[in-house]
Amino acid sequence: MTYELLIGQRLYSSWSLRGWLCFDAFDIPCRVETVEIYSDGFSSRVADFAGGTSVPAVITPEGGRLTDTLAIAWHLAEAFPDRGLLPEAPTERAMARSMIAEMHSGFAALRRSCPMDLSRAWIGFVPDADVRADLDRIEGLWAGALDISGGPFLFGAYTLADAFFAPVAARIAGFGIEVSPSSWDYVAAHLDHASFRRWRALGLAENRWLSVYDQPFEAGPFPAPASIAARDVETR
Ligand SMILES: N[C@@H](CCC(=O)N[C@@H](CS)C(=O)NCC(=O)O)C(=O)O
Repeated sequence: MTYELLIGQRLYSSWSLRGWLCFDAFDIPCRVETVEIYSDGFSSRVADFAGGTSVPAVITPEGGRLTDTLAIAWHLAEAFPDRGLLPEAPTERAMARSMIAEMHSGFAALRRSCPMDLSRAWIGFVPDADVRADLDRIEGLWAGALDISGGPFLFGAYTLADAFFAPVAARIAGFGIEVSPSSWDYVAAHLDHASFRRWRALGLAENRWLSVYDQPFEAGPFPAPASIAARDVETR
């Protein structure tokens, strides 16, 4: 028995990205199923899976039903204490939990104005005061952690805190939002992370484009780092 994870379309479902990163970035196996957000069958599929109303959702090997990313994150941190899901030092660990909680419950203006779309970038977006306030707070949080750790991720090595901010990095990149040089380095580290690259590649391969994510701006290519050549996978 393994974990089962239900996600939405990879190019667009930011919460699904967070949930999946909680597994993939820490090499925790799970069997992934997808359901189309904005489809007629979405609600019944999600309800049938684990009884919830949104994606991601998880069924644990023991049959536990987890219907929220925070629950998924805390469960995996508890079940896999040696995989580095949270920083080791108690103060950093507490800060990571706080940043995850703040991301989970906040930044509504940024989320509303800049939906995640990993298929393209938008040229000409100008953040309004509410979006700028969200970004200022996010950049402050990032700087507070990065100044201590030295990066490349918030607490040095990749943790759940980074998994929760991955969609924000994608929004900043996709909407061409101006941020400080250290914030941009952190965004670039996300775009170059193996799990993020894998997720985006799988998303592009889904070949499903949602017009509901169209924006009133000129579209350009998503600023992904250069592709890595495919290689033989005879061994792991
Ligand atoms: N609080 C939830 C939020 C999940 C969420 O809003 N997911 C979106 C997809 S990105 C969704 O399923 N929306 C459909 C709906 O809520 O009906 C979590 O952290 O898991």
